[in-house]
Amino acid sequence: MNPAVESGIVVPRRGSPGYRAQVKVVSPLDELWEGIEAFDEDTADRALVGLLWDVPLDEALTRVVVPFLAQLGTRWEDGSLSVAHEHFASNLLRRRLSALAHRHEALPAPDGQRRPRVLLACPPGERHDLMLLCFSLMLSEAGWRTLFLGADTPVTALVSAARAVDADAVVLAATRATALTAHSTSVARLSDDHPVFIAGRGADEEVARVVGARLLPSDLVTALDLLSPRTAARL
Ligand code: B12
Repeated sequence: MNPAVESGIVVPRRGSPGYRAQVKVVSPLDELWEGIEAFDEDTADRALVGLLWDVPLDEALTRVVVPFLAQLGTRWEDGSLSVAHEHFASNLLRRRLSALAHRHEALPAPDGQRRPRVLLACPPGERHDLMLLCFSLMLSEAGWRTLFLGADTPVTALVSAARAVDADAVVLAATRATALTAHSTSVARLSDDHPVFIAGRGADEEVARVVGARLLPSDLVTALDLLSPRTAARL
């Protein structure tokens, strides 16, 4: 006889409604949201590691990070998460993405060969740099040497850094078109010496024309194809 029945404890059968009510199955994604809602860093971080580690980088970014950020925005808009939650989640993600960077760095180039150099930055006033950071990780894994300047980079600093490292490409990302067009003269001048790419919801063909840059597709994997080291030689 089943010892649980013998002892008088009624154990619901697996799959029955009673079983489902007693056994709460928590996926890492549920755990991540629960951790964020409760400002519980340990829980959220553990869940994030479970979702991002030991998964190919492009999958981790396109299947976890991008939908997560999109949902964070939706939940902030519908009021189910506060601005504090948004900051908490963004910072948690940034830390984990930075740690992930070291796991996905390409091997050093064989002797005598130079890895192409790419500089990534957001223009002045633009703080949304997480997608750019994701793209930087993918470029690094694909063989580029990345120089990530991140959010709110002054244009003069950007121009001098591009010159200092002799950048083979410069990627600028912004959520508002004006963050890019406000600096059209400087960006156009920069693009005389370095191929400049723009991305993010503030970038479109018209903005690209105005600032003399090329538009990257919004999908990270497709954008990466455009910037493979093979194509770098032809940029
Ligand atoms: C996280 C977040 C923040 C974080 C940023 C953290 C960080 N370091 O990145 C913090 C808390 C700092 C923040 C601040 C603000 N934010 Co905010 N934020 C967001 C949120 C939730 C996610 C942003 C994100 O990374 N999205 C990335 C993906 C998921 O979405 P996407 O932007 O549409 O990008 C797609 C493509 O364009 C492409 N893409 C984007 N970037 C890149 C880069 C490359 C290289 C490539 C190839 C592709 C690519 O990938 C995506 C998928 O296709 C969005 C909501 C949302 N749905 O996006 C709001 C959002 C971007 N924020 C918004 C606003 C208004 C603000 C604030 C002004 C709020 C305030 N009043 O303080 C401030 C200040 C911003 C500033 N000065 O820049 C608005 C922007 C509206 C607009 N277009 O102007 C949004 C859309 C929210 C909303 N619905 O109103 N924010």
